[in-house]
Amino acid sequence: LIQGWFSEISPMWPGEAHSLKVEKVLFQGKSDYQNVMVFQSSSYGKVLVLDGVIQLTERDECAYQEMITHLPLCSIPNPKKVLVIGGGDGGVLREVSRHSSVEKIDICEIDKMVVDVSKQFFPDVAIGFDDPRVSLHIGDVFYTWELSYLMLAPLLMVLGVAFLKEAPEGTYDAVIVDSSDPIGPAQELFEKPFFELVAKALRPGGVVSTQAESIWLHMDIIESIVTNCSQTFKGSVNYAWTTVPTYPSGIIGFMLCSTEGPPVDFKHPVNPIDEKEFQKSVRPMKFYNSEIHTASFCLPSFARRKLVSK
Ligand code: AAT
Repeated sequence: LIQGWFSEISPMWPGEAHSLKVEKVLFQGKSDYQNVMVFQSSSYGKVLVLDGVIQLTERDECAYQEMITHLPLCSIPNPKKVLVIGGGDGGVLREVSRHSSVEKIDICEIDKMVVDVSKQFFPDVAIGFDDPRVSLHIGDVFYTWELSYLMLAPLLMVLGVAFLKEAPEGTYDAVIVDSSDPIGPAQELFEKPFFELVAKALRPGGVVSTQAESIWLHMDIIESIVTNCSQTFKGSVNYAWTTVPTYPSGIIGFMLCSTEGPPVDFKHPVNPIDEKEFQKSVRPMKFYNSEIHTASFCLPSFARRKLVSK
């Protein structure tokens, strides 16, 4: 914080830093995994920051949460079982809950402090946790699975057991990876072993959507995600993007992939949301619609050259 402004400084976007004017710092804490801060900004409402990086603001969270959720869920008929990884603020859960076909929503978030802080300061986002279909699992999704697979010490497995029991192979229709940037606890969520576990958890023809950074800033990271995903997901592999003014460079992308099985054409959504079926307590959608769904897969030429032929 420099003279009442928050500047988002990180080696992931050297030489630039977006700033927001701070009205009041509302929370500052340190969890086992990261520094957690909430402040009231003068132009974007309340802001959630982890390790100095903006995770969401009240004003533009709709663009990210609606797109990362509805791009996968509107691309397949009748999604029933959904797994969310990360997303401890509850916003993706809120969006998943708009789908009446969904019967079960598991979420595995590493950091309980994110959940608690969101419930306290972002009730319109954390409302996602109120849906009775949601089961919350606190823990690191990767080590949870990996340690259990390797049958390591039962003590280490305690956290993961409940989650694994409910997560047998090949059952999820969709996995949504709402993860922070690959510096810090989310690093493993960008690596190949993780994608392989996701593919195992999905049913044939199941879909995954992951936070996949910015074409202006992270072409190298995106290329490596595309390579990993192409080797792992034998259905289709696509990059989509949207605008989020408070994320670095003002945009963010997603990888949309499907496993081998019934083919998924992500660019032509087959499962539009029926607005009439919304729970009354959740506000209407602000950003997503079927036109923007299809448009989000159009890439600027410089990005298309690097990403599409892979
Ligand atoms: N929906 C808000 C946007 C986010 S939140 C990312 C979440 O991922 C955080 O709650 C963080 O605690 C959680 N997380 C990080 N690592 C792991 C892990 N290994 N397992 C489970 N959850 C994890 C993303 C913002 C993107 C910012 C772009 N610059």
